[in-house]
Amino acid sequence: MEDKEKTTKDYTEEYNAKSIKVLDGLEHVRKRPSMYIGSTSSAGLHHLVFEVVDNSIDEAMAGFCNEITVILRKNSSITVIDNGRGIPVDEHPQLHVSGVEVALTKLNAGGKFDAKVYHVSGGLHGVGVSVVNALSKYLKVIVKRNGIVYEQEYERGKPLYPLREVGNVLPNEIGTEITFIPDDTIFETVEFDENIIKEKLKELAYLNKGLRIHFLNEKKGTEEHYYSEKGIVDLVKELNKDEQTLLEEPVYLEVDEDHFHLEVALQYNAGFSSEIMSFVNNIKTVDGGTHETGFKQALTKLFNDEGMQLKLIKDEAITFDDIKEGLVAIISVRLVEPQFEGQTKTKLGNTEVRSKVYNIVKNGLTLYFDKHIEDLQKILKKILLAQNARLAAKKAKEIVRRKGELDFSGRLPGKLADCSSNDPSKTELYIVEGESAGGSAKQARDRKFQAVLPLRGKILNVEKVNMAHALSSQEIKNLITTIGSGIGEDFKVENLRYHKIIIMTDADVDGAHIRTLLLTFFFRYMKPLVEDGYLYIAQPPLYRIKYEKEIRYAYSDEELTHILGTLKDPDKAEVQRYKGLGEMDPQQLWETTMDPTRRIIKRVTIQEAELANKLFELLMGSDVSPRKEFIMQHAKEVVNLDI
Ligand code: 0RA
Repeated sequence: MEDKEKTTKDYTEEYNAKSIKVLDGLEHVRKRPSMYIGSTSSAGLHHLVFEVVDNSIDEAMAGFCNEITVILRKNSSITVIDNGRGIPVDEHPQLHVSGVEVALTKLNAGGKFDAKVYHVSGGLHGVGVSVVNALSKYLKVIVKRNGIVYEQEYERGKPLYPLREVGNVLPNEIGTEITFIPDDTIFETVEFDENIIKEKLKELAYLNKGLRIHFLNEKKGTEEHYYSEKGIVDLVKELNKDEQTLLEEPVYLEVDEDHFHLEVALQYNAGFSSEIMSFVNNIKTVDGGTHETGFKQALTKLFNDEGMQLKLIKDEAITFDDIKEGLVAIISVRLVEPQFEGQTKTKLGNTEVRSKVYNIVKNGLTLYFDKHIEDLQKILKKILLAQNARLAAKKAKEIVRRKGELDFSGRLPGKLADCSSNDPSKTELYIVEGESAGGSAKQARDRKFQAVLPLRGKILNVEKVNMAHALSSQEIKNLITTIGSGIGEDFKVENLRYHKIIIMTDADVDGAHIRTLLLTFFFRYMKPLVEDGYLYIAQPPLYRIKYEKEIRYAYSDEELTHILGTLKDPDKAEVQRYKGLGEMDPQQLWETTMDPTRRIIKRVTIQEAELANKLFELLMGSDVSPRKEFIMQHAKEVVNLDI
């Protein structure tokens, strides 16, 4: 024990003297950790894990490693094991220490002496394992190479002894194992969050097909295994697992050139949102960049060309906004010297990459669609629907603008019974179907904070109403003026006049119809209103139960059964089923549907609004057969609704 300590101390001193420059680098890392790992918060802490894993991934990308294990130990240390070539153990010609020690003590030693092809550089990534070493109060590295097991330990970046041999293994047992304990005098927290680690490892498995990644949580005694045979194709499938897809299988392209590797996978679903993810050397480029631009331009050119050739596109070109509806795509590139730009260094800057990706994607997809013409037709049909909706909305807006009828600063509609409070965060707007229910609601409301806008149902309920028409209807214009926030790109949440917008319609088919139209309208023209949770649906009661002198309300059939069950003599009880809001007097409407302390209102989710939009297209669109099919399928429910 005595002996060992002495050796360690001697070595450290000798080391200090010899390679003062090396220590300088690590001292700087300890002084300014954020320059290397972004922050010393939880994000920075997890960066340490990913830095070590990145080195193993580099080995995998170079084709020398197919298994990585990450272990969260009981003492909150992390171990990363790979079966790569092992960090070189030979003495460095100038520094006269082992390659292992150079890698762990010299900043950015990685690329200097290895033959790795796609080494990450720039930004906060790829700073090297030496940074992890500098920021760990303890680190141990084990390398298995040439049938020998080597090890070395460090404290706060300083070696406790030179690399030493500690045993033998079979020559084919090779790899690197690094265990580290983050320095709690540097990090705000040293508690790892397994979910952050798991998410990243899962993503890495998708980006590196064939690579087996294991995560063991020894604190919890659990383990996770990540493996993807088809890589980003599997990821696209995973992202679409709850969606109805247009193509049988995702389209996949891969090009492997000298110092440039590209993989693209894409699939369309029947929805309207899109998910386009791009990666550079396994790093998610949240802000896109030249690779993403090349991809988008390729798709835009391709679908315009094909659409013209098939005579589906007349005069208006399709834009990427039309193309992206329902598109799920992954773009993964690997290159030697990526330039990361932007505040968070998550945008690729290399200009040559744009044209490279553009050409590969355009040519690759052209070949694919030559062989899969039905796929092309399906996609083009969807794109053209999106284009139609976009043009119709634009036209409607232009008309409305030209007429100057959407001047939001202008006078509020006469039909609006506004509230007296001017504080949007405290006020509510009830959109009520029909003049008579509107009248009751106006009487019932608390005029301090509740406004009522009646809509003439009939106008909205015209068959085959399209959005362009809807937008030019007086009813919808009243709605837009009342809400005050504008529509489309001009939507400004800060101009909302009410923070609760409540749709109140009858519980019958007409009511459902109007509700669908309104939801579709909000989904298409005031999406942030839905996304940010300002839109609600009122839930009027379905039954009024009078028993002796007491009156109760039931909001569902189950509740009715329950209430009747509590009565001594349920047969003397008088049950009235409400068909419309108009059947309630103002007092009843207040008690059951508008009084904030008693009512039930349901917040509309973006999924519900999207569904309404789909339904609307189906029911109102010009295509007859899907509508017929839908009505047949749902005829029973509709009958039940309309008692
Ligand atoms: C430099 C050169 C070589 C491998 C590595 C570094 C290497 C580093 C790490 C870090 C974690 N796992 C790693 N695996 C390998 C190539 C050595 C050779 O040519 O054999």
